Amino acid sequence: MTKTVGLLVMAYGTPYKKSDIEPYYTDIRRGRKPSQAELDDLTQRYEAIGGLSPLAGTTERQGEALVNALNESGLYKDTEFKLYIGLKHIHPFIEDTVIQMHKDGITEAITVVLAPHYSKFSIGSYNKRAKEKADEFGITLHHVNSYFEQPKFIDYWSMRINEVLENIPVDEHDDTMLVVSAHSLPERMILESNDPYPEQISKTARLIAEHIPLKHISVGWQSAGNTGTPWLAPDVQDLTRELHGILGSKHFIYTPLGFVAEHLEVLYDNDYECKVVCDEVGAMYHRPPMPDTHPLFIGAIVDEISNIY
Ligand code: FEC
Repeated sequence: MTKTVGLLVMAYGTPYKKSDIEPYYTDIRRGRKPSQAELDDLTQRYEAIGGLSPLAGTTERQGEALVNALNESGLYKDTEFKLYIGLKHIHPFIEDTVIQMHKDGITEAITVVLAPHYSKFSIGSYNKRAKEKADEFGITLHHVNSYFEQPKFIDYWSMRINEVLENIPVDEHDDTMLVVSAHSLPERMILESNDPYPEQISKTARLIAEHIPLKHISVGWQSAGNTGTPWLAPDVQDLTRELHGILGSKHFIYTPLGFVAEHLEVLYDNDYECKVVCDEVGAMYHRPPMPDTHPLFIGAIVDEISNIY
């Protein structure tokens, strides 16, 4: 008999329409409404990337690609994985999706967050929300906590960087800087809990360095909030100015590999803000495509699932 196991894919979520921006932003701020100026600023950033973010559609496609790859992997005989999507800041919220799993008779599920590195404040918080609800119904969850070390994940980014390098003259490779980045987080939270997140990002950069012919690689942080307290630094824009000042790099390749899709934080914070700095210092801006549903990326998650289930 075939057993049905849930595949709970969790992601950040994005407004579906303009009127969703305010409640979405309020949810991100844990129930505190943004001021009109903050709301206008966020709305203007969405407008700059075309009105809304493409993230909602990408999350669905990534979930579908993952469940198909898992069901076709041949790793699990007599098991059919059923996809459920649960979002952090907009419907379908994680808790409501777990309720739906229970209604569908699911008693066991694998959880995957569409973010490759573990922090108590990102993956940890998704997992906690899913588990608290699942415990109410006696659903057993198996968590994928990270997949940044999976060889296929490293291969994906190395391949993309090497593709960019094919378009940069070889004699300019030593004047090329790779900026590896992830979403910043408040420094105090990270230090107090000895969180593995910063080291996991640095390790990703070291693993990629083994597969690319570049001398210059730096780790930076992006998309920090304005809380008046320090966030993980250096910010990618400051880093670009500083590195250009020291090395005079002609090319900057940005790999925001803490994310897995093209969305506001990449399309605005990299493609607009970092490009502005590159233009200002007279360097070329490059940003390879994000993983989306690339088979190497989906394969990396399948391989990690096979380690935990
Ligand atoms: O395309 C889209 O519409 C959504 C893109 C989006 C992704 C994303 C991922 C992460 N965030 C993380 C942490 C924080 C912390 C705060 C915070 C604030 C925002 C705001 C927007 C936003 N984030 Fe986000 N994040 C995305 C979007 N994020 C919009 C609010 C306005 C702004 O600050 O720009 C600060 C919360 C606070 O004020 O208290 C902290 C982390 C990730 C990567 C992991 C993940 O995907 O879950 C970490 C995508």
